[in-house]
Amino acid sequence: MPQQRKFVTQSPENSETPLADVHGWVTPTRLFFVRNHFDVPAIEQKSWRLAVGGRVARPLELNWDDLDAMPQRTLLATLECAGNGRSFLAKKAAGVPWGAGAVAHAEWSGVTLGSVLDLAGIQSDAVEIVCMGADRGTEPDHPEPMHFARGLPLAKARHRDTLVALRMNGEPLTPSHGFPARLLVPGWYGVASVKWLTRLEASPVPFEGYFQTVKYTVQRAGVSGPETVGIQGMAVKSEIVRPFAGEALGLGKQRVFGLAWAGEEAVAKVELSTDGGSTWREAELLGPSAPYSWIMWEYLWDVRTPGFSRLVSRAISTSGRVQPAEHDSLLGGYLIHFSRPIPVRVEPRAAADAASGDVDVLRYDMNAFAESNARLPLDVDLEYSLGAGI
Ligand SMILES: Nc1nc2c(c(=O)[nH]1)N[C@H]1C(S)=C(S)[C@@H](COP(=O)(O)O)O[C@H]1N2
Ligand SMILES: [Mo]
Repeated sequence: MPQQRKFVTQSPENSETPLADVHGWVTPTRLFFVRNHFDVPAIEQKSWRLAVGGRVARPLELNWDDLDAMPQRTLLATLECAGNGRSFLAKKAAGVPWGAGAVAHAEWSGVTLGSVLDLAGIQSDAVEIVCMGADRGTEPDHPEPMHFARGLPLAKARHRDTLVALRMNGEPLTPSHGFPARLLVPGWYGVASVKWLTRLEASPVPFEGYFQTVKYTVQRAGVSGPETVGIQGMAVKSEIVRPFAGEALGLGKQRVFGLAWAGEEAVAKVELSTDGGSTWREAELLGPSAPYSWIMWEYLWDVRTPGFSRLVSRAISTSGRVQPAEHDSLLGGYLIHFSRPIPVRVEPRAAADAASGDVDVLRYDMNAFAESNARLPLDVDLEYSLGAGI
């Protein structure tokens, strides 16, 4: 069967990256998860404009060629939906019932949002840039039609890695991923990366739109009880991709393969437990460890005893943030990043020893990717060192 996105809902499309088919560090665009609140808007590249207004010295309108003519910046970043993994919660939460695959890693290029804001001249009383998408529709608790819109604090908006992205994996954005231009806010949950961008508005007050204050918020313990805060940076998280839950394994060397990411930080370490979290071993990191990017990892498990095992992985970021064992109930249906045990059954039969990784496959994918993007300067080194010396 050809690899394809796994649909969770059809209309609008909400579909997952088929993680079990992930062989390379960079996710092909056709497999990159899609999270749409409304139908994909029909946009003509020729007539499309990005308006910049609000608290600015020079309100302006840019077309696609204007943006494409500006200096381009390219970077790799993992996007994860804040609701990824929701279906694994013990206590049901409202929202799209995502499995593990509302996450993927791509190369993004475009202009820095800061350079667009500089053209317009942001006034000193602005605190946020309200970013609006062309898509619109209703929600059950919001019967009035509204556009998808989000407020981005000025410091993150001005960061050199925050882009008005025109391309994904070296190609113009596809309609599903925000053609002709989208925001790319690396290290933050996907909701910040507004697709089908049509308007940027410098605002002197924090934005209070539906997708800012009703959805995509979590509770946090405050001095006088829980307080509601908006979702920003991505948490530290790992996933076991292979074996899958319930898989039957034989005796011998078995390869446990997974992914890990840590938002604005790089992943420093991934640990694996084969006994439900009692004892931990360090996994091997495969490939570059960089801020914003997920990393692949593997652990060669020497299986000697038949029976049931619970595999658990945990990631640790460069600043020492550790993936938690349990879901924090204050987070509700968002930021689901606890270590989810993967139960496997070991049968009393010998299995072929696994080799250390499909590293040749990874190297092949990466080289093909680098070649197809050779005209773009990459900000990270694509050399594989098999985890040694990184
Ligand atoms: N205009 C618009 N932008 C949007 C959304 C949307 O529904 N409309 N969904 C957001 C959410 S919640 C996520 S997780 C990411 C998903 O990006 P992708 O579909 O390219 O994977 O887009 C974000 N940007
Ligand atoms: Mo999302």
